[in-house]
Amino acid sequence: MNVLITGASAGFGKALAERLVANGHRVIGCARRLDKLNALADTLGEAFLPVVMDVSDTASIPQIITDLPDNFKQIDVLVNNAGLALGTEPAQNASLDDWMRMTDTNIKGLMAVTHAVLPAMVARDSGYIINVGSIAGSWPYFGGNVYGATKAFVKQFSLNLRADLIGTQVRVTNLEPGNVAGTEFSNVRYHGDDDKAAKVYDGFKTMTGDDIGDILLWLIESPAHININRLEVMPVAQTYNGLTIAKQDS
Ligand code: NDP
Ligand code: 8X3
Repeated sequence: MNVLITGASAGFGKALAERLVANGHRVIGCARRLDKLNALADTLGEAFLPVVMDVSDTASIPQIITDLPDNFKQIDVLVNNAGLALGTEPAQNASLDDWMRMTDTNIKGLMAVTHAVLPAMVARDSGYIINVGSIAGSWPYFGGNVYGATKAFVKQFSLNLRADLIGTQVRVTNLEPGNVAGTEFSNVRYHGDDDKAAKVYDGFKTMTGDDIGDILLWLIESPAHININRLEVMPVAQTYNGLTIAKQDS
């Protein structure tokens, strides 16, 4: 299969690319950092095509898809994985610029790539779109404000795609991971403060990007007559904490 992964230069996307190529698939690996993609291509060989793509530059996406070389032109699977969280401040202290960047990447970027790829899947009557959402799209938490809202969009967009694709063989899944260490996610979220990022994962056994790569590979290789609509995964150590009340001092 040909699999286009956005955000293939690090984290989940890189872990998935490695697994796909090992299993005989071909990968169109998209991200902004060409040096990271080229390093991966050196390891994975001709089955990995590095493509510079900034998903937030939505106007550029259709041409990038049109320009893919012939042997990579048919996209059997699209993994909309590129995304980011910026900041953990409560809304009243958050940066509007961070909010806009998350919206441009996690929502508008995902829409633009989907819009460019989906018509050919429908015309072929086969294909699979996997959107990487988050538990943050379902469960509110302190400082999650716009990040969680972007992932709520991703969840509902995925479910609405399922509705629109009635009668076709095109599948859609929203993968909703919880806490995952070992990717650049928290380093980006804390604006490069690596000590703060590392502390997020202190003191418990969490999931890794490799775990998510395994789950994504399993989804991609699942039988074509089954649609996994949503898949929420957490480390055992992470769970729900109910609602909160701010009590007055007595
Ligand atoms: P990483 O930060 O390790 O990887 C993010 C990837 O997205 C990188 O390859 C980055 O590449 C790419 N990316 C970011 N912005 C853009 C852009 N504008 N255009 C193209 N590519 C972009 O994060 P993870 O692997 O951990 O996260 C991947 C996805 O999973 C994200 O959508 C995230 O929200 C979600 N997620 C992560 C969780 C976690 O705890 N790690 C939990 C739940 C969901 P480059 O910088 O080269 O462009
Ligand atoms: C990120 C999930 O729990 O790290 O999408 O905020 S969490």
